[in-house]
Amino acid sequence: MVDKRVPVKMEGTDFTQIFIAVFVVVITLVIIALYKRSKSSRRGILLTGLCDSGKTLIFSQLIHNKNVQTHTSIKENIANYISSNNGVLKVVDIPGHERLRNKFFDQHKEVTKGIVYVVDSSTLTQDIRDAAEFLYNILIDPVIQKNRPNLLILCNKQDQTFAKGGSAIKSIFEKELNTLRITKSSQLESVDPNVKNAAKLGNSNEDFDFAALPMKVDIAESYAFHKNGMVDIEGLKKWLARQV
Ligand SMILES: Nc1nc2c(ncn2[C@@H]2O[C@H](COP(=O)(O)OP(=O)(O)OP(=O)(O)O)[C@@H](O)[C@H]2O)c(=O)[nH]1
Ligand SMILES: [Mg+2]
Repeated sequence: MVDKRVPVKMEGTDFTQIFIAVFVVVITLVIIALYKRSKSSRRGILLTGLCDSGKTLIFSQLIHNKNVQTHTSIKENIANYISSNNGVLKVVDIPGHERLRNKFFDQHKEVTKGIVYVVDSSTLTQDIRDAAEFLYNILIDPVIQKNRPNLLILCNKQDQTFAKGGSAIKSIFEKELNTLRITKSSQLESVDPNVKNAAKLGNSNEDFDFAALPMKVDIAESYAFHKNGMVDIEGLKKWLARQV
């Protein structure tokens, strides 16, 4: 009888393919692990916004549960915050002063998981130019664009009679950011016609809309002080619980 079994040939190329496949899997796993590690090491929450918007009082209410007499901050306040679902976040209250805010923002932006942009809802109409420009500069920051931390626009001082509500503030910002985006990109184009899209924020073919940004944007209302002694920072606390 003739043995019809054909010997299995293990050619060199088979081993090479197996080796490449294993190598690709290992590299992918290492990249995933590094990405997860870098994400979990980002647990910073930045309280930022113009001077006097209430960041330090909010920080005090959040961390120490008490009202304090505040003064214009000249340095940041940092503390761990345990959320209602037992997550630990590092909250950083950044001074709003024009000369200081960029320095402190730059120091903490790499580890930022979420940004709370605090607004004085009772004076926003007067301060909208500054408030929108500051927010714009945060949004176009290359580190922020890379890490895409979540953003909460916290409409503070809701105890004040003429405070604007959250949805009105959202529209006011969107309108001003739309104008800013047009001005900034034409300024840049006049310097260098090749940087047409440098100031691109969201979809520049349409009116500015927070929903078109790569990060998740939420709006909440708060008051960190009320003459009747009450405080409402529940919207902020709920948002923080979603960041852990
Ligand atoms: N009525 C009212 N006053 C508030 C509220 N939150 C803060 N304030 C007051 O607003 C003033 C400014 O508050 P701060 O917390 O110092 O403001 P900030 O944003 O830290 O200001 P900078 O440190 O200068 O950036 C203080 O007199 C606070 O008591 C609020 O919700 N309602
Ligand atoms: Mg302060």
